[in-house]
Amino acid sequence: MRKKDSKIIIPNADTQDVIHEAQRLIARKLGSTSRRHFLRQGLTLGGMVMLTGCDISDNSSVEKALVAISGFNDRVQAWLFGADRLAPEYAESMITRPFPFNAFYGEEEAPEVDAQTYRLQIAGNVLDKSSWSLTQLYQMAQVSQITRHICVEGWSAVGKWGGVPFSTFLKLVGADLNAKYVSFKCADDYYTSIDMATALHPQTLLALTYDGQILPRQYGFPMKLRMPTKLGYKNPKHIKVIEVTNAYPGGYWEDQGYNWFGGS
Ligand SMILES: Nc1nc2c(c(=O)[nH]1)N[C@H]1C(S)=C(S)[C@@H](COP(=O)(O)O)O[C@H]1N2
Ligand SMILES: [Mo]
Repeated sequence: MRKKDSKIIIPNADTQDVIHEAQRLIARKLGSTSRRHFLRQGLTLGGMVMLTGCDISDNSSVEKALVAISGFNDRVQAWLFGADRLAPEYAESMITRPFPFNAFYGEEEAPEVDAQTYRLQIAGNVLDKSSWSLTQLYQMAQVSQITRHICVEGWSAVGKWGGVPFSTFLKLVGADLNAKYVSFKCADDYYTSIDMATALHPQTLLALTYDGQILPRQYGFPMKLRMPTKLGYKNPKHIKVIEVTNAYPGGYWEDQGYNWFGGS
């Protein structure tokens, strides 16, 4: 019999961790008899093939199998996250007009932040905690990108955001790049937090403009964090405070059961 030419996946320490986590997650979903049997058997890569119906002979199907098993498990997502893997970018002609609004309140209730008195506050494991005026932020070198925003409520839209690459900003203020989290507090009392790997991702933007204009009030004036690698609720609008920390900060929706990693 001719052997199929397939890449052999050798489980490393990380893979074993993910497998154990997946095993615990699945065990919780099984009845007691099958749970005992299942835990005795353990979960091998071969077992995953059976459970998920995925042929795990290449890395992309291994990823699918792992995600299928553990759903939106944070550790799996962090492990699968490609620090340099880029989200798709689009042509100007594909921008969704008008761009949808979303928040935990109606559009007319979006906060009104005063441009003159606004100061971005920096906290936590950062060398320079000076606050920033909008004028100072607008003076920094800006880039822009056209990406897709995906909301868990079942819609997605393509938009164009401009601003400062967040990694540039974090390095400039002397943030501890080995810290675990970056957290955001917003003018409407929304809050969320992200992993450092995503904070440093090349497409993560401290966004000051939308479609070439100063960021409109309902889309997050004066500033939002735009990450095409994360779901909508992970993209905070109206940011007031940025904190670098090792203490898990949670988030408005995350604390109500939404998955914390929230990759898209
Ligand atoms: N400050 C703040 N940021 C927020 C939210 C919010 O309610 N307040 N909602 C989140 C959700 S669920 C989505 S889908 C997007 C919507 O952004 P948009 O209005 O630019 O489409 O903002 C995210 N960031
Ligand atoms: Mo959302």
